[in-house]
Amino acid sequence: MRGARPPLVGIIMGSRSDWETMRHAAEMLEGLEVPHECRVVSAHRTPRRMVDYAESAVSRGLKVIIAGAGGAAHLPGMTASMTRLPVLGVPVESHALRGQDSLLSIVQMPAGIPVGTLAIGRAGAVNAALMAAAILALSDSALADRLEAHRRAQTEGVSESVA
Ligand code: RP5
Repeated sequence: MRGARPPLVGIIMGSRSDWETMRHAAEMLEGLEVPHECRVVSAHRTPRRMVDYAESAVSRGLKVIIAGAGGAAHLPGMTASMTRLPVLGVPVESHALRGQDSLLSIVQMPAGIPVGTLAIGRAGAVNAALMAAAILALSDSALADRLEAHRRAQTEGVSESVA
């Protein structure tokens, strides 16, 4: 697309079946006008694609990676092992264990290779996007303004009434 800004956030996921969860991260970034890209990159089925993605992320100008995976969810940790960029992990809700396997696979990183692990499912995807935006907003005042406006609108949208 002409005039499109290069992506700052890379959203990767282990399977197309993760898109139903990870699209919430993409939609949040879209709303905050954060340029991003979305790719299927599997730690197990496409390991070389994962290595290429992680190793080229810095030189391609990405600043944050959001990685969603389910089950034996090695994608966030393996990606983090091959790039110095902050990696935010989203545990996708699996059928067999309702995402507890995904969560534990992502959160228990050994000291030395961090993954910022979010909640299971949609909440994690939304919050990963907000966290990525908050990181970028540290050096982007226009984005900081948009993020604050988003938070104000969210607060104003919470009715005190129960009906
Ligand atoms: C993981 O396996 C993916 O992240 C996905 O959550 C899970 C199942 O993948 P599919 O069998 O639906 O492609 O690698």
